[in-house]
Order: sequence, then structure tokens, then C-alpha cells
Amino acid sequence: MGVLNVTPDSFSDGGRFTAREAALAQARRMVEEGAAVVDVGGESTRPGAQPVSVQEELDRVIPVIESLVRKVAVPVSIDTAKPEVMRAAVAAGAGFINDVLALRAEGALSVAAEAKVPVCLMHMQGEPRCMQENPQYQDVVSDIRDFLAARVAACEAAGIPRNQLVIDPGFGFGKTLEHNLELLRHLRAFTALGLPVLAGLSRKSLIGKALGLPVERRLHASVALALMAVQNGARIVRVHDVAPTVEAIRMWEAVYSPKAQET
Ligand code: YH5
Repeated sequence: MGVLNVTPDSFSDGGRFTAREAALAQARRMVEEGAAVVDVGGESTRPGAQPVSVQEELDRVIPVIESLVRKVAVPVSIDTAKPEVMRAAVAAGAGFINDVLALRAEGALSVAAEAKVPVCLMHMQGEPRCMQENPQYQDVVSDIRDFLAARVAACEAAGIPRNQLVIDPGFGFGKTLEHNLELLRHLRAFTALGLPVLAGLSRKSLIGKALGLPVERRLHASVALALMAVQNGARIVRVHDVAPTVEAIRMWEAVYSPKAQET
């Protein structure tokens, strides 16, 4: 899954038209490099980020989704927690909902049920503005597994079939460095829920904390983390740098499952 941020700071070369063209070019490049999904996000969920209005988020993401759906050959994912944005994005052709709130916003469960597209349920403790202040768990792995199991049950009760769900422990969302490292070591525990596991580690602050690297120097560690996630059971990795990640994973497949090379 390739990350396509459409926040004002990401493609800020003036008017809306050039921004859309730049987003499309970036998406095409990620697909050429091997991305199987492009994840479009219009709200920054980085630690400390301020929320944006529904209208602002719609203005950012809907024109980009409309053009991607016509011009790229892979499903387009909408990274949002807002039900209004989910509904408009799916109407515009998005084929996947990626929700960092795991459909906990008011109305999100019913919108997702009506959308009839696959949904990623991510765990977050707290909210982006303050989630990194003092994250606490009894047992980070079982607490998050129980949370995700409960959200899966809520989805099924709302009419979303289980086979449409993906789960994600939410690296960096209300977790200390130690929490994140323990989750990665025990990622396979999440596969016990019988659903595909998604892992988003690309460029995240845990790399900065572990290695003392600024965001622009986190590529190599990001590739290493994506590969570790795949080794530990992840079926989808959400990354900014598609080509190097795909190469690393293809090499891993060549070693461990030679049949994958024939397809
Ligand atoms: C995720 O893990 N993450 S947005 C802080 C950074 C770098 C990157 C510089 N959406 C996830 O990518 N959706 C985001 O420090 C996500 N899983 C899913 N499913 C945060 C992000 C980032 C944050």
C-alpha cells in the first residue's frame, strides 16, 4: 500500500490543479513500482496534528480520488475517520476504507456497511493531539488484540462481513518506542483473529527514537521494518517508498516461497 498524502504541505506548488497533477504522478509512480493499493489521506494524523473540517478534507481528497480511479489500475483507499468523507470517497470510486479510528466515529459503522468495500480497522490510544503524552497498557499485545477483536465484532453486528476486514495494531498511535517494538516482535499474535494484518511503520518516529534519525533519513530502517512485519505475518505494508520495499519483499519471497516468483 503506497501512501499518498494530499495535505497542503505535501504538494504545495500553488493552485489546486497542479496539486492534483502532482498527486496523480506520484500515484502512477507508486503503482509502477509495485504498489497494489494507493492510500489517499487528506488529514494529518501525526502526533500533535490539528483536526481539519469535513469540507476541507473533502476538497482535498475527492478530486484526487476521481482522477486516480480513472487513471490508475489498482484500488484506491481512503484514509479517513470521517463517515462523510468515507461515503463521498466510495461514491467517487474508492475501493477500500482505511480508518485510524476503527469506525468508532458516530455513524461510521453504518456508512462502511453501506459502502460494501473492505475496511482496515486500526488501533489508536487517545487522539492525535495528545496520544503520545503518556501511553499505557496492561499488556500492549493482548490489550490491542482484544480491542481489535471487539471492533471486528462491532463491524459484524453492523452488517460488515468479516471477510471484508483488515486489522492493524497502529504503530506510533499512542505507543512508546518499547510498545512499538514489542508489537512488531509479536505481530504474528494478531493473525490469530483470522484476518489479514496491515502494518504501517514507514518513516515513523520510532525510527527517530531508536536510531536518532530525522524523517528524511529513515528510508533504510523503514524497509527493514516493513520486511520484519512481513516476516512476522503482515499481509499489507503501508509505505511511502514503494520501490525499495517491494524489492526487499520480493527477495524475501524468492528465499522463502519460490512459487511466488512464478505468479
Ligand atoms: C498506519 O500505521 N499511519 S498516518 C508520523 C511520521 C511518519 C509517518 C514522521 N495512517 C497509519 O504515516 N493507516 C497513518 O513521522 C495509517 N496504519 C494505517 N492503517 C501516519 C504516518 C506517519 C506518522
